[in-house]
Amino acid sequence: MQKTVLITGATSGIGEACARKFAAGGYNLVITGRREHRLVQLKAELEKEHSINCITLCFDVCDRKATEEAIAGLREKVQTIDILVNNAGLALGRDYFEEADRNDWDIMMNTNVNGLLNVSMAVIPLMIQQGSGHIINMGSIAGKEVYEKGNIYCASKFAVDAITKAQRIDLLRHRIKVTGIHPGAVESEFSLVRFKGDKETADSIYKGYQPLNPEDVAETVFFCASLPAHVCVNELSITCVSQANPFYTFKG
Ligand code: NDP
Ligand code: 8X3
Repeated sequence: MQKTVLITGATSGIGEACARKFAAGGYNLVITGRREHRLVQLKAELEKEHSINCITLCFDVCDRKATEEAIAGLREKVQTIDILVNNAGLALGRDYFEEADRNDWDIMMNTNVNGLLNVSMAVIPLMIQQGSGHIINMGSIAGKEVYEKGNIYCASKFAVDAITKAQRIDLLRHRIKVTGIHPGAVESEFSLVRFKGDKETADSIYKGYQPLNPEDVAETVFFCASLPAHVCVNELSITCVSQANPFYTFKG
C-alpha cells in the first residue's frame, strides 16, 4: 500500500522540496499552506509527474478550528497518515529584544508553536488509531542556541525542540516515532518573510557562502522517514559546510 505523508507549509522552501522528494519516492501527499494557488499548481505538477495522489488543504495553522476541520475531512479521503512533517513556520523581524514588535512575537509563537500543536493534535488520533506513525518536526539551530536579535524566533524553536522531546516520550506507547530536524541557514523565502519584503537585506543573509538549499533538508527528512520501522532518528542538525552554528559562518 502506498504511504501518505502530510506536509505543512508546502507552498515554498523546505516544505515544497519535501513534497517533491516524497512524491518522487512514491508517497501520496497531503500538502497544506495558506496560498491556495501554489498548492493547486504543485498538486497538478506532482500528480502529472508521478503515480501519486495529492490532496491540498488550504488553512492557517494558527486557526485551531480550521486546522481541526481540514484534517478531520481527511478521514474519508486517506486510509492512513503515515508521516506528518510539521514544517510550517516563520521568523518575523530581527531586532533587539527591547525594540522588537510584539505583534511579530505573537505571530511567531502562534505559528511555530501553537500551529505545530494544532496540527499535531489533529493528526495524532489518526496515528493512534492506525497503530503507527512518524512525526517530523522542523526545528532549527536557532532552537539550540540563542543568537543576538534572535530572541523570540529562537524561543519558538526551543519550544519546538521541547515539544518534540515530549512527543517522543509520550507517544512511545503508541509506536509513533518523533524526529526533530534542526537546519542552519537555508536559502528560501524565509528571509524575505523575516525582513518583510526587503529583498536586499534578505539576499545579504546568503551572500559570501553557499547556504543549504531546501532540497538538502528534504533529502534529510526523506532519509529519516525511510529507515526501518524499528529505527528512529531522534534529532538531526544540518548546516552547510560554511556554518558551524548560529555564531560562526565562514564567508570569504
Ligand atoms: P518559507 O518561507 O520558504 O516557507 C514557509 C512555509 O510555511 C510556507 O509554505 C508558508 O505557507 C508556511 N506557513 C507560514 N505561516 C503559516 C501559517 N500561519 N499557516 C500555514 N502555513 C504557514 O521558509 P522555509 O521553507 O525556509 O521554512 C520552513 C520551516 O523551516 C520553518 O519552520 C522555518 O522556521 C524552518 N527553518 C528554516 C530555516 C531557513 O534558514 N530557511 C532554517 C531552520 C529552520 P503560506 O505562506 O502559503 O501559508
Ligand atoms: C533559521 C536559521 O539562523 O536564521 O531557523 O535562525 S537562523
